[in-house]
Amino acid sequence: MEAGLPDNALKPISATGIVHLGLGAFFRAFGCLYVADAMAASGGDWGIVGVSLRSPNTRDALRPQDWNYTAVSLAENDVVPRQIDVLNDVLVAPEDPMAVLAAMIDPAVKIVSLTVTEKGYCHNSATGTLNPDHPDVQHDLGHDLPISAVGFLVRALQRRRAAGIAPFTVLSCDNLPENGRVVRGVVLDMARRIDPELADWIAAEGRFPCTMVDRITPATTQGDIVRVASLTGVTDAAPVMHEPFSQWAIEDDFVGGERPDLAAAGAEMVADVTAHEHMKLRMLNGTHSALAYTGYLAGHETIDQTISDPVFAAFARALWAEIIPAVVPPNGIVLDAYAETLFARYANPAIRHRTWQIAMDGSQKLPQRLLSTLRENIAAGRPSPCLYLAVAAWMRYVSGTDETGQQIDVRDPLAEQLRGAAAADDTPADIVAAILSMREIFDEDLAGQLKTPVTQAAQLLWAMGARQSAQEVTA
Ligand code: CS2
Repeated sequence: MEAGLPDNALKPISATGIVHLGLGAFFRAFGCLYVADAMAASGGDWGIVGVSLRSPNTRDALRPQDWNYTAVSLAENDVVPRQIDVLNDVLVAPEDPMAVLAAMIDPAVKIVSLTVTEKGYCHNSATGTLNPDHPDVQHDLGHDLPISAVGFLVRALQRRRAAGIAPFTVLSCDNLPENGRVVRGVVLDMARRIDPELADWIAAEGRFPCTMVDRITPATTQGDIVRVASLTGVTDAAPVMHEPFSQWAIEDDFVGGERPDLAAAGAEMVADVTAHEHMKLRMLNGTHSALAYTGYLAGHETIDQTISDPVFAAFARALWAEIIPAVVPPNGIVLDAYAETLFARYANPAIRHRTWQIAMDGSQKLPQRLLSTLRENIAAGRPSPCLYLAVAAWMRYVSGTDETGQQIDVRDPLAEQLRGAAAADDTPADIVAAILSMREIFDEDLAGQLKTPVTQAAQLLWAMGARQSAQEVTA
């Protein structure tokens, strides 16, 4: 081979047992490592076929490398590259949806895992149920060859049932509360619209364990590719960069009990993952989003830059003080100590996690990251000035212009509606009212409760800017 990692004549090292939908950097820096470690510890045929639901880029980069790649752990003073060889193939769904279904109906495949991001579930983020008007859902209801992740799950399960093959376990690895129950709900809903008996079979035989996944994985840059080459001496067109920390809590509920020995790889196999999920979504992802919007507006490019600014360091701690009363700690975890670990992880200067990257898709992220905490704080009468500022900062961010008058490249499935809510001559109060009226994000009750405090926060933010407002609400 001219470039790329050494060719491996023995590929596949292990037969495929897992199909993964949504093969982004996160799963390649996370799930693939656990599966590799589980097989190294306890064997099993758990090779992975990855599926890209949109772009061919990952497939094109990995194919000349025989699907192998480097995962690089980045600590402040410790850079550890590792070769990962658990991928057996990468398919690109829009090019050949039948090949994806064929992989998913192989009886040797016991698990279909997913990282398709919040919006990939085609659900209403305020209610958690399937959005039947979503164009991809509409398409998939009328066609055997689907385009959405939900459609692939349903159509593959339909074919397995017809062929007398047991269902696979559906393993959601996205940052959604009760992600297993969400994916089960949208799969059953779509299946019922196609064939009620199929839905009954999936409900009875299928398994959808919930999981909590945690590892900070910034998007790979061109600079990373150059750096990995000088580190390892081999050119890798698609390495992944990640922090050393990793946590995976999984409900141990798989079809026929069939799964890799993930516990041997360090995953926590538990009966109920709800407490882990709530803690992580509210304390990590909630503050991540809050720091991303306020930090971006204050001109900070990355999370470590944001948190090294003493104003935002204090703001982060004040956010945790507001969030912790709304979190029930999982067994054995002290939430103040957990917050300090998060602080240290954010401060890792080797992880250049862009505020812009985290700011993406806020309409899909806010409900579980910030709004559910606010709802509980309001019900309990607890003040939450920092959380209100975070919501106002998101509104300012999605209105599309930063504090210096520059356009913001807002990426969000509702970007147009959000930008439309903020006409140039609107006051902060008008913008808050318009965005709060979007029922895909805020139900009527919550919108009513947020109106006054978020308007006040927005007025402060528009008048003083993000940094000074953060200082003001922290004091
Ligand atoms: C981040 C997450 O981009 C984002 O929205 O908050 O990807 C975060 O880095 C991971 O959930 C950490 O486990």
